[in-house]
Amino acid sequence: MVAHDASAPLRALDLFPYRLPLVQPLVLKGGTHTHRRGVLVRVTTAQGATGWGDAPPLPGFSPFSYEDVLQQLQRVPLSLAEKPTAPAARFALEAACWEAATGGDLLHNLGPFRHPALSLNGLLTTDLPLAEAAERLRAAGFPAVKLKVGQRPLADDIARTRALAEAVGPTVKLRLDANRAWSLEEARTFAAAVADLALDYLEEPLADPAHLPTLAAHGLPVALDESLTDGTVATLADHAYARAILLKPTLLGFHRTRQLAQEALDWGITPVFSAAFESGVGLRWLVALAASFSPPGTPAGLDTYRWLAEDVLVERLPLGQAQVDVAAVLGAPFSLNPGVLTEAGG
Ligand code: OSB
Ligand code: MG
Repeated sequence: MVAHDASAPLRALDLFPYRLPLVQPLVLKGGTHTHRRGVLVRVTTAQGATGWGDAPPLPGFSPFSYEDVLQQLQRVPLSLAEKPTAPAARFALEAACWEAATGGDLLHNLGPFRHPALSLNGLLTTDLPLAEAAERLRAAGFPAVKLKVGQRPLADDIARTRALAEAVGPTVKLRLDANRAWSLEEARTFAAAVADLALDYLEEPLADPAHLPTLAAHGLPVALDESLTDGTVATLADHAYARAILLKPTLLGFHRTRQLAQEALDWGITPVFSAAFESGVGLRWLVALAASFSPPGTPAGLDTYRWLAEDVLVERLPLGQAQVDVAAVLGAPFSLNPGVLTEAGG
């Protein structure tokens, strides 16, 4: 990987806090959300080059609040001698500096690949009728779908997973995410009941991730997500049993994400880029990262944009479909929507 020279002082660092309405209430571990708050970061180098980043900490998943992130970014000196600690703030600042250093080509030296197109896994929300939602995603051509499990009785999750497999057919990859809901016993019961379905992977099945290797040894393809963002996993050396790792740059930081992505490729673990309901400015970075590090044919977890009723960009990114044209997203018009920008602290 090419190290990024962020040692040169900036001419300017400007912050643009925003608040975006969602199309429908978003129910997550941390509660129910009707809006998404974050801070856009614009850096300007001494030579006049600019770069943009997005810092939207996700409540319930980020240990840092919106206020923490804003305050940390306000304190970053132009010398960049002190870096923020909140991953969302690091994602925004590091990515913005990267862009300023690339001369406008986000993909330049970013990772080993340069895919012209990406596919996405369609996201099934828990509050929609499953058959209806699955049929919609299948018809839209998503090559993979992701279902949340672990929030209902185990028998319901088994029935829903089997119904989903039936609804989307054998050519669509099934991804599941239990967000650490189960005991080893429950996870084994679930695994046995869906053993014939050829899951792409199951994210974070266990309340106690120490038993993940045991599950993997029994043939369940497991993927890591929370284990990366909460610091349980420092290096992948002891986690080569994992089929995939989910990479959420907003919860990891930009350079940490790149480092883990490269490490995963080195270990033969699939890195899957995953969104945390970022604005268009953050999603354009997620597209750039996925285009640079996803093994060919790996759908990315970026089907979150449709939750935003409004974006920070006046013209929305071309990012609502199962297939993404990378150049179209990265080259999209970039002008900010003043209607969603708020006063610092507002
Ligand atoms: O658990 O993977 C999760 C979004 C926000 C918070 C947590 C998660 C998610 C996603 C993102 O599922 C979408 C995806 O990975 O497909
Ligand atoms: Mg997950």
